[in-house]
Amino acid sequence: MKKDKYTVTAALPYANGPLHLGHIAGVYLPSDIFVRFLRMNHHDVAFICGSDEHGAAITLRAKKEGTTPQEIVDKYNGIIGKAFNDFNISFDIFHRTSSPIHHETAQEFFKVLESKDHFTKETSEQYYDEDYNQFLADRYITGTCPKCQSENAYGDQCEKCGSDLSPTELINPTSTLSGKTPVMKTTSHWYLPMQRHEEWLTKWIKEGNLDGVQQHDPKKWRNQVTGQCMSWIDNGLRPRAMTRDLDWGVKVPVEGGDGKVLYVWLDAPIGYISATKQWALDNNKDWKDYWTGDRKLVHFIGKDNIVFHAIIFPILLKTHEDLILPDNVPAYEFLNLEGDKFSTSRNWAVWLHEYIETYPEKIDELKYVLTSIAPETKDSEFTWKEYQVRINSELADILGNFVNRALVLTQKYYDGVVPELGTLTEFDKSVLAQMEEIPAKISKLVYDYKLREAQAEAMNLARLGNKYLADTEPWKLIKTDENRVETIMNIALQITANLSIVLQPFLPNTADKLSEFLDFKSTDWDVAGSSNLILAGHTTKKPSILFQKIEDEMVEKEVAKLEASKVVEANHEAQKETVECDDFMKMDIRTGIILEAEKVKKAKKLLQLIVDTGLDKRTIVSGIAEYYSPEEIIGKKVSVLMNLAPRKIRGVESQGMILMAENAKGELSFVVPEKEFEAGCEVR
Ligand code: B3M
Ligand code: ZN
Repeated sequence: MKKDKYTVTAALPYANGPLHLGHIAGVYLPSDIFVRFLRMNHHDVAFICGSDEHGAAITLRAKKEGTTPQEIVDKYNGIIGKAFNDFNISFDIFHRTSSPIHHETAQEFFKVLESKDHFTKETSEQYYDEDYNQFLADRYITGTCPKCQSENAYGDQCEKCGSDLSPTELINPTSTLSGKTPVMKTTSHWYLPMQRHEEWLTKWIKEGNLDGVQQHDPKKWRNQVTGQCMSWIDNGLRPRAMTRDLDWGVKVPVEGGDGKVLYVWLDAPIGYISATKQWALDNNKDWKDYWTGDRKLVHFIGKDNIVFHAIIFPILLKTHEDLILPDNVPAYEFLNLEGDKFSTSRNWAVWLHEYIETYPEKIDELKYVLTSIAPETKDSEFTWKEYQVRINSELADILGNFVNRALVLTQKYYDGVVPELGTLTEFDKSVLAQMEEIPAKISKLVYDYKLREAQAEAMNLARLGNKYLADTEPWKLIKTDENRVETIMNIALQITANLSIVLQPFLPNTADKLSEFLDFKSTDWDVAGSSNLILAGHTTKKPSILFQKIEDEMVEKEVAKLEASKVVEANHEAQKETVECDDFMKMDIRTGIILEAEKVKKAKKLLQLIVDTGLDKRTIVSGIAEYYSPEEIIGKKVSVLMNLAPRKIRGVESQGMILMAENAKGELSFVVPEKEFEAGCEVR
């Protein structure tokens, strides 16, 4: 088999939130499987990822959390990086686009394209938020989608129908900063005239042919990828702005670039290159070897990133002149969760870091399930019930059961020593022949990016082993035909040893455990299929249980946790806009004690109270009558907003407000200090 060179990238996650299972199933797990497989096949591979730390995704998150973009990216880069590590994703480097080497690389890239006239500079009127003194591009502006009428389309894209948009196309545009209708203002930007590239892109995407040279096999590109690209091209490519009027990002490095940064979708893919540079520096290699020549560049991404990786970045790479274009862009569809889309804002998600924290010993179990349901060609769905069924009836009952039988019986009959292979029956021969074919079947599927089927094929080896023992029943034969049992157990152990190889790309922790039990390890795919991986006389160790069964309780607990987030969503407003400390300090809140209470006539919700505030005794009208009776609240502690402008309610002047907490059912409760404090204590 020819040894190829690969540079494999996994989409750089935005450092604006933690990773959920949707991200893992559709990008990081498949790319990791692919790379582990390539390494075992002695290809020269670099596996590159990092966090995407620029763009509105970051700055808007910072605004929401009331902090700085730098703090946001530091926080989430940490959470994401740790989760990848704990989940045993084998990146060669997990880098950051906020790093100096990335800023330099992206600026250099921009300068090269600018100096070769691959950009045009255009002045236009763009939306501007006068309250924030900021131009509104991408996610800074929302409005109604002109294509599908969805109300929450962004300035760059409608997430509902997937259309690519520009802010001026939005109906009823609104600034996401101030919530107001923006005004128009003049600005200049560098544009990528994509229309210049239609011809070669079409040939390259459809036929794999670039400048007369066959570059890739178009049949290996997923339909969805070719389809989305061609529909973009067929609609006519247009100039696309490559710079933005923002201060968070990579500064535009040429004259006239003051106050402007590179468009995040220009800088982020260059992040693959800067990450490679850093990795090469750390490992005494030349980064250029990974981006030039006869190397295969493969981008694993989600379907919403297709055009950026298969049209825009290739234009940039080609116009740069010395860099390779992708050999394939395996894009994944979306994974749904228990009947609904994953949603960070609604907290409808299974967060990877939380899963790892709760079930640190069930890493491979999750990998197995996610690969089994991976959204390779269409959207798919994760449910905890299916998680349980697949683990119990496939991992535990087939793989776990087989391995356990093979090793336990070897302990029992031979003290762990591998017995001799005797005369083979026809059945033995056919089982060994099937075993021998499996690695090649897996290989073909992996090279075709069919990882879901590839894993199923690896599991077929466990199925084969399990059936072999069930059919030959060595536990019965041992009483009548000891010689025959030696052969059976030898074969069962060869199958186990083969499993420790073919499972490695998919379930690396499990494969390691098998290697430990067998005291045999090979990372060489070429030897897989062989029927004498471990020799007679070799000593194996006592196994432990590979997979614990998943109890109903765990499923119920996880489903309940998700359902709870639905209740929270239905009843709790999203966090309000950030306020300055000074604004909060204007409020005078103090503890008080209710001295008197009576119903307000003809108002079933209102009570009229006299409250001792430490400062005075004042009248307050409060809408709590449905939850508290006048009798029960005399003497109760409350918190009072003292300096709320007095107002007349049902003819009574109310001089302040009692603070109440409201739960999901709309019930009210006083908010009071948890210690025995007197009236008049300040709350702040
Ligand atoms: N940050 C977008 C995403 O997570 C993104 C990918 C960049 S890859 C260069 O959808
Ligand atoms: Zn739309």
